[in-house]
Amino acid sequence: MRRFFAPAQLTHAPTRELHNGGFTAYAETPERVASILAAIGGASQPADEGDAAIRAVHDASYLDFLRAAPALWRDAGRPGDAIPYAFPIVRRRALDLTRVDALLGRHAMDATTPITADTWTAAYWSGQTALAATRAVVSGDRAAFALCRPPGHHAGADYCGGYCHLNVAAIAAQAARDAGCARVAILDIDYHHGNGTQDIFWDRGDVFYASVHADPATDYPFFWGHADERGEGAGAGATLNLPLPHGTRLDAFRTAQATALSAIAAFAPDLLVVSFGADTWEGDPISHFALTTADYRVLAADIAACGWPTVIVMEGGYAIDALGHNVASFLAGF
Ligand code: Q9C
Ligand code: ZN
Repeated sequence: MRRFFAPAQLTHAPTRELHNGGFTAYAETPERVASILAAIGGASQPADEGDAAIRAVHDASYLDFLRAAPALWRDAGRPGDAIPYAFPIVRRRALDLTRVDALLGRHAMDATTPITADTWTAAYWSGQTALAATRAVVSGDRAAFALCRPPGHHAGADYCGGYCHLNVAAIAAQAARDAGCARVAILDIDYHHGNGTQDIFWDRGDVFYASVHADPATDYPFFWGHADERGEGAGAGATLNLPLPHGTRLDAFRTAQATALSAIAAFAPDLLVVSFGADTWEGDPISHFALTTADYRVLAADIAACGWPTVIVMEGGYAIDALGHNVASFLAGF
């Protein structure tokens, strides 16, 4: 299986995040990549195909904001990384706002996703990495792995959040659609619900979204990922959420994943995108499931057995030393 990664993805390195009422070290570090590359034996540089496929998913005003935010923040005299603090939770509408704090709040769903001077470049290349893997699979590869970082599934069409800036799974799925795949499914098995991916495809019937994740009644992102969220309009029934409790082990996770795969099989996709997070591992520092390194091999084999051309994109996973082994186990199982 071909693997893709661009060194420019390493440049995004926020210093700290708001966590439980104080600042802690940022969990989504460049060291995550080093752990994965060491375990999987390297990756190929993706081509630079420009931003058309990114613009096919994200609003132009949001992309302009991601590029402009660091200078606006600096010009406002602020130290460190740009972080929002006020959010338009009601009467969300187009306003001609220019203050950096207004723009940050308008384009974020939480205060835990800083924007640095290098964020745009790193996120852009994370998108190129997802696109390179998609091009490989659309061209006939059975599967490909995109070592995306920053991750993507919490980012919506016009907002960042949850360590995510560009939704790499959505970019891959949309690129596959535009390359001629009539029906695309996304299986999200990160510990957290992929609210951004769900939002992007909420009212579309051509991209099926299924997610196995920690119950949002107890876990981030709280406001998305409940079992009654099934999509709307043309997308009615094309979203499937399977929340699970703290302490979930392989048997329950595998059963839920099988439910998701059955629903995807009924949808009959031409291509599958897997949003793979290893923050379901038993020792993850911010999560509460109990999968083992060997379990990833089983889960990946179950997905591979379905036979769909598959693009695997990296999402979360924060136990640095184990992360590479967990990703290698998943890829070996596939
Ligand atoms: N303060 C991904 O795994 N914070 N994002 C959770 C801790 C945000 C995780 C609560 C977690 C986002 C891609
Ligand atoms: Zn996660």
